[in-house]
Amino acid sequence: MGVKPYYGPDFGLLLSQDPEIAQVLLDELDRERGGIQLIASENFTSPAVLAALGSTLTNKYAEGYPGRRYYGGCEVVDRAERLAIERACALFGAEHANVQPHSGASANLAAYAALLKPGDTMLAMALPHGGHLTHGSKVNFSGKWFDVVSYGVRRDTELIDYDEVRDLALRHGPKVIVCGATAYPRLIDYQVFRGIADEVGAWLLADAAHPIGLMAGGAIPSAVPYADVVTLTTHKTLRGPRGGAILCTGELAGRIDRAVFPFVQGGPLMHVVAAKAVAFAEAMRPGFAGYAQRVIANARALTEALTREGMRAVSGGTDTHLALIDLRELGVSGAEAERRCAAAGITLNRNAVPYDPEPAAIASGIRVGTPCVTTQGMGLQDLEEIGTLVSRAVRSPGSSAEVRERVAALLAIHRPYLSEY
Ligand code: DSN
Repeated sequence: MGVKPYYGPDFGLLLSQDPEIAQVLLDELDRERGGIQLIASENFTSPAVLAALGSTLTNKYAEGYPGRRYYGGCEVVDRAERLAIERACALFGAEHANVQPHSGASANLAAYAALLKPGDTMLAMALPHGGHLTHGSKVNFSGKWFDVVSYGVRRDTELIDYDEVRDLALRHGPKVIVCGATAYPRLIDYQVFRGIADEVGAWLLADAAHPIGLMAGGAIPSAVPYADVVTLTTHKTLRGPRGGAILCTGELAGRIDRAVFPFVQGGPLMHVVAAKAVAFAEAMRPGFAGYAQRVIANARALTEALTREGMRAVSGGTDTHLALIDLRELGVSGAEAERRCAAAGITLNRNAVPYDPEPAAIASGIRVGTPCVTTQGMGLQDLEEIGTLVSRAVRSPGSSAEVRERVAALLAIHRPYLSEY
């Protein structure tokens, strides 16, 4: 009778029914494709992940866990969640996975809820030294509800001071030690953290939101064998949908699951859970290991190019997907550098550097990362050129039109959503 079955997103329909929002989608696609995206926590997820996100699974309430729901009609979405759990466990060699956290912050909230009570002591990396809001910042629940002791990086090396971590752990006896960061370019020694946690009888929580895709691809050592709990996001280096997940030992499985639901969250976002399953499967394919290695090689090439241009890399370089650049010697603030790069078609974020005299809203540095540019197929030479372009944009705002031309030339060769996933 001419009724068409509905299988998924139909952009033409959106365009006819809500042209204003359709235009937002088009403009954002143009923005993502029309500049160089160097935000270290972003990526271009695959069309398959986007298809799962834009599906009717968004309609389903599924409070609870597969086979143990508080709603009828969950037998289909149960299959998506079981696949996501199985794939996450296989990908990371984890004993248990919870794939319901809506974000990395929600994953951390749930992990703390599983292990701590309000007023308990936790030891974590300070936000101004590269940690995360949820690692005990005073403006976040973690800083308000727990007694937080912070460690940082050494002034001379800008590396985590493991002696300081151990001293603080021995002095304060934290119940949880958090390792992991959002603006730390170096590898974290999870084995050393495990030793310290064991010495003081603390749980070890690795917040691997940033490097989890590099771990999935085997490009850096995994936190999973060492930490009791690993929290992660699926949308950064892992290249999946926006969301979080938690991996843990079998011993903690029940506590983690009860902390996610019903303690912290209600109904899971089943379309996102399905999209996470898609992303975990993509990360298990052989090509993903090469991607993870290229992300790091590209970050090194970019950092070396910036260094040659006289821009100082915090800690002298990178082992991961990101670098932190200290602009103090150039006399340009992080906020101003972010603006100048934006004018030249390069998107990045201002970032505090260790011992930064400026407030976070201004900051003395910028953070650059290579997950996006690597997904769109850029290689070492491209990243070397991008280093030069970032330097020109930051130093001479008058050159933004010329930089934009070079950006456009690079993008003409490497268009996101045209390369293979
Ligand atoms: N906002 C994320 C980042 O950019 O690193 C962390 O939550």
